[in-house]
Amino acid sequence: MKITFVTSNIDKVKEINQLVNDDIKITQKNIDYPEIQANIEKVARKGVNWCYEKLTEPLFIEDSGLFIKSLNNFPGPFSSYVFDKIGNKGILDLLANEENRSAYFLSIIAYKDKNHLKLFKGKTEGEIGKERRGKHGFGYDPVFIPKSSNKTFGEMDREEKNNYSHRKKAFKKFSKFLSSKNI
Ligand code: ITT
Repeated sequence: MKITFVTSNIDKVKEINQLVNDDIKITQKNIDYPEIQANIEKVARKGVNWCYEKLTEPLFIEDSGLFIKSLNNFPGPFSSYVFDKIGNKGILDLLANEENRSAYFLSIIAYKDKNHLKLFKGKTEGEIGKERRGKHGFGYDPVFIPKSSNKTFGEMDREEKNNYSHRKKAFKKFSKFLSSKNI
């Protein structure tokens, strides 16, 4: 089975490729689809529809975000913009005097083919560390410590991150759907 993954992020492709078995062949395409300002489910739904209109082939996108509880779930749907503007240092500065460091990552995979439009969700709870740690991964990985670990995602290789990852949880649901539908 061949599916297109529309993303600009090669690290996401590598993480997902680690999870698929040989009968699924994922091809990355980088199309700059509009990410509307809304909750990430809506962003993903709009995005996948937009990509499908362009490509008319079975495809998925994945939208994720970091939600920090003491900041009223900021940056959430603005995670990409905020990362580009203030980065991990900016996030640590915002939390400088904050005791409550709880946060979670959310991943929404949106899949579309001619018969289906489906969303699959994965959530990983954790907290924001006090400093950046680790060289692995991307984005907010160096500051996010998943529950029941004392390492940041940035200190984990891809395989270890996938034991906790929001993206893996969403992808597991997605691959179950793919095999049950025999697409
Ligand atoms: P797309 O082309 O697939 O949209 P992107 O990197 O822009 O790639 P998102 O909009 O889904 O991805 O991600 C929002 C932000 O959250 C972005 O800055 C990512 O670096 C960050 N992010 C997403 N998943 C992450 C993860 O597993 N670990 C660390 N940061 C992550």
